[in-house]
Amino acid sequence: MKILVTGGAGFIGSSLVRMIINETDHEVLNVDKLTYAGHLESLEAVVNSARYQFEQVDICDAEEINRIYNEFKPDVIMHLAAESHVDRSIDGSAEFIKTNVNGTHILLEEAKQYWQELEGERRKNFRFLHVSTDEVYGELGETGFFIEETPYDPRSPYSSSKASSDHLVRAWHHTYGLPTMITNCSNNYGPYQFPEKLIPVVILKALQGKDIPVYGTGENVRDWLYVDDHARALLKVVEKGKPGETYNIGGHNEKQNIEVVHSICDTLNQLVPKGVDYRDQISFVTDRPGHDFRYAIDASKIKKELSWTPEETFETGIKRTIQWYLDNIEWCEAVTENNYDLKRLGTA
Ligand code: NAD
Ligand code: TDX
Repeated sequence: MKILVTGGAGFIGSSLVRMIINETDHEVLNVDKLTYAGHLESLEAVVNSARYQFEQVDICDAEEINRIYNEFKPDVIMHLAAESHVDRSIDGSAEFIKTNVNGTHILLEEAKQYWQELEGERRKNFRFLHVSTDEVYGELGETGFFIEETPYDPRSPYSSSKASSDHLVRAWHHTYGLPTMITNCSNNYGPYQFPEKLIPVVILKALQGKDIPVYGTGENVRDWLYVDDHARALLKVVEKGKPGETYNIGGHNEKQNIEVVHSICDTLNQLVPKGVDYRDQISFVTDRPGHDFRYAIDASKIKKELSWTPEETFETGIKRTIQWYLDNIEWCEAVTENNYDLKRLGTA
């Protein structure tokens, strides 16, 4: 297949692009604006492949998207480009609305026109996958799981922009018949995650001997999925998923934030001992405004219909992730240089 990936220089997109090039015969065009979160350093392993191409383009630029669709002629579009950090959406929502809502609208409009001009098998087999989040469902209490039918209840500027884009994607399927699919995934972790999200922030702050910021009481719960498991699920969905369907993707790894932080500190105590416990650096700080309490995914539909289950457990995945950051401190320095100094975001 010829796969157009948007956001392929980001965390999940780069895992997906590396997987497509290294483990399949598909061809990829990566369309990415290279915001503060997009870095070509994450794609060094595939940049020399004849099956990989890159275009630095903003998905809000309709003319460029039209040109790219007609030149590359994709069989599949996998749309991951987004503003993705909740804390940044609290500080300023405009870019979230522009990229996540208007950008998705432009990709859909141009895809509709492109797809309507395809013929035969190419038209029948065309797919547009929108990669979304479990945060569109709102928050859970102590029990229960999100299923594909859970009503939308987004509560942050980020999640409401993603919910808006999900609605657009469904509308383009129902109104125009565009063969779209949506995946709603839980929190990803693993190599190449920009050091603004919980796990890389904790690893880097710990190594730098700085305070490790835990929001509120640290009792909020997230369901952690190793990023390569997510990329594998996305490939299953474009290869075997049904147009018009939604698939929830999760790791069966619910943890309180404080448990995640403890497990990082304990692993660092073993791998990089410094005589005192890294746990001593933990600092409970003012909570995130509107902080969702708990997310948990019921991923039984994708298991049953597409035979996908995660391969990595949290215990193995977190060790691999910490080791990757220890071995790739230069990547962290390169992507944050003149870009982000690990300061607290999203206090409103
Ligand atoms: P990321 O922030 O690491 O990467 C986003 C990428 O999109 C970057 O390469 C950036 O340059 C690019 N981009 C941003 N605006 C663009 C624009 N206007 N035009 C073109 N490119 C643009 O994000 P991520 O964590 O890899 O998330 C990827 C997708 O998966 C997002 O849609 C996000 O909402 C979704 N998602 C993420 C998680 C998670 O835990 N990280 C979980 C569920 C869903
Ligand atoms: O320094 C921190 N301290 C802290 O306690 C940071 C950065 C976060 N937290 C808490 C807030 C959350 O409860 O840790 C949890 C995880 O926070 P993030 O890493 O910012 O992720 P989250 O807000 O849960 O959203 C993530 O998962 C769903 C991604 O950023 C989204 O793109 C995805 O859709």
